[in-house]
Amino acid sequence: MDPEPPAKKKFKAGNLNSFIKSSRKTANDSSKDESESKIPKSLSPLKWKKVKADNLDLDFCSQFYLKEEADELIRRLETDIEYFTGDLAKVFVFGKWHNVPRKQATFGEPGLSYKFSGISAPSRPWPKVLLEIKEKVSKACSKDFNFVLVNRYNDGNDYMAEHRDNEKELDPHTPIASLSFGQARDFIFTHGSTKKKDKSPNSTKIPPVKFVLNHGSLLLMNHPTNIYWYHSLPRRKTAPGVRINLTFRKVIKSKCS
Ligand SMILES: O=C(O)CCC(=O)C(=O)O
Repeated sequence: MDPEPPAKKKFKAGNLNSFIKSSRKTANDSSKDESESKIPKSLSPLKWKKVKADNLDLDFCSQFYLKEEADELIRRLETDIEYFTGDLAKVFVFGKWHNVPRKQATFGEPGLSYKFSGISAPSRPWPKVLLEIKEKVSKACSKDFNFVLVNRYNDGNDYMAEHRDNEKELDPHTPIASLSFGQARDFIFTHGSTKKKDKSPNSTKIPPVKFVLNHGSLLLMNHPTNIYWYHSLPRRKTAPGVRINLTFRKVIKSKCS
């Protein structure tokens, strides 16, 4: 699948207001559609795109939130979310602890926890803004979510390395619902078989699947995507604005330890 063209506007690193003003005519600009339709945009049905390939199963809605709603939500997220510090702001990879190359926070129903990258992330009480977003996402995909991981990328130097969300405590039959606000960033799926050392002519050549996750978009990663495919948000020097991503999940209480 071809990605949408990356946003070309330059924003001051870490400056949210400049992102919001400068992006008025980019990611979710819908003035053309608006003038053609008699239905107010806020009431028109969501447009979904299905993407399937070799055990990859995704649903993408590029305008889950209208631009004005998404602008307001990212402002609220910037004031209301408190990110991890200390040991919870580190990851354990290749036998060493490293600082996470972004900021992270988790929230959810009491008594849950989610283990990833060597940490056990607690379910802190939901801030109101996240409950409101969760309700809209649950309604749109008819699924309940009880946990969210928030990732904040200050600019294009912050990133998320290749990984799968295949931890035992995640309910595989609830999609991982990934909402993006702020700077549009590339998001890449890579099939597990292409990571094998075997580079013989018979080895699998499943091409990567690339997205641009724009301001206000929602991506659903359905089962069995996370069994077979890795995903990453690479560094991008040409993407200087703030981005906040929320991944709503269903954690199975009896599998948290
Ligand atoms: O920020 C993103 O879009 C990546 C999030 C992600 O990969 C995850 O939460 O597992």
